[in-house]
Amino acid sequence: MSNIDLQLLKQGNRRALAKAITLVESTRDQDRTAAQELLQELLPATGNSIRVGITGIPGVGKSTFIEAFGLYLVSQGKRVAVLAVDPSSPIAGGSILGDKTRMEELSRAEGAFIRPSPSAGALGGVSLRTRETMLLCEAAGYDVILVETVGVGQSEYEVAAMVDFFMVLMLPNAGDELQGIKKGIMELADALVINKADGESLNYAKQTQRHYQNALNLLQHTSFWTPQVMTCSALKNQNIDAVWNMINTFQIEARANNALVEKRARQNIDWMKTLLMEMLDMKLKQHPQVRRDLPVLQARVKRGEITPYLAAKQLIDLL
Ligand SMILES: Nc1nc2c(ncn2[C@@H]2O[C@H](COP(=O)(O)OP(=O)(O)O)[C@@H](O)[C@H]2O)c(=O)[nH]1
Ligand SMILES: [Mg+2]
Repeated sequence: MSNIDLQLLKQGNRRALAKAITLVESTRDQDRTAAQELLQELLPATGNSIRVGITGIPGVGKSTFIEAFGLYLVSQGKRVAVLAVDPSSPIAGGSILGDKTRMEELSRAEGAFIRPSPSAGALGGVSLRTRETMLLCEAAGYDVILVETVGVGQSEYEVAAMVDFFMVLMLPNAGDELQGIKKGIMELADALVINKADGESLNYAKQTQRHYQNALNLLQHTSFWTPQVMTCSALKNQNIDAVWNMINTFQIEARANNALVEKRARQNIDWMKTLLMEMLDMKLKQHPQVRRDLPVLQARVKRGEITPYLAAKQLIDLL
């Protein structure tokens, strides 16, 4: 068992929370076991936040937005945790740490907690560690969890799969290609927020808003929520409150019609299946007999002596 004080953590003690996160991020076997015990124990105290994913290409203004948005929420009496999923970052690097200057005020705010991207670790990768950190923050009483990603590789999909509300920040005057929009991301977005809607860009922003509103109207929506297209200026602090009003409306409606519970349940089941497959893969790769037989069977498949099906079957039957 870990030496983390659950009572202190639940009271929102930062040191207890930071210690718990360090435990969750550790890849040592005994720490993994202790972390799971801790999370299992804290599970009833989780789930009370609204989980918001934020993505967008470098330079779109994610850090500036999170600083403005976070400070706004803190001024409304909310406690805000900012996490990052950035698979490209070296250990303890992360988009957030590099940008800490843009979140200087927020990082000093009493009601805010900022944590850079964890290193990939082994099983489950950055995604697992971020999900578990999110639960710890919820147990510590944070009302809003912001999960930022720069969208390298699969990270946008990973973030969309762990949050309640997924938001794409966009530029006021760029086509789809320049926005770096990956296939499928538009379908996942609960909101497109066109940032830098200030000064000379204001008109472009309005044009871009209409463009994406039309594009979104062509998509099929299966949930109660119709994705919104908004404009804001993180730098000038404009429309930041409107973004929160939108997310809060989503939250209230999603709770009222049970959509939030159902979405999270689906996400958890999917995640369990992903982990199961990863664990199976690991077990297979570590199995001594499989390791011996695999190259032999591969050679036989290559020479056409055995069907690929039978070779695979022989290996899986060893488990
Ligand atoms: N005009 C304007 N500039 C902005 C706005 N938000 C961010 N920027 C600027 O855009 C640049 C990139 O912002 P940053 O927050 O680092 O983007 P990130 O890479 O997505 O985190 C910085 O120079 C910001 O000052 C905005 O709303 N309006
Ligand atoms: Mg940034």
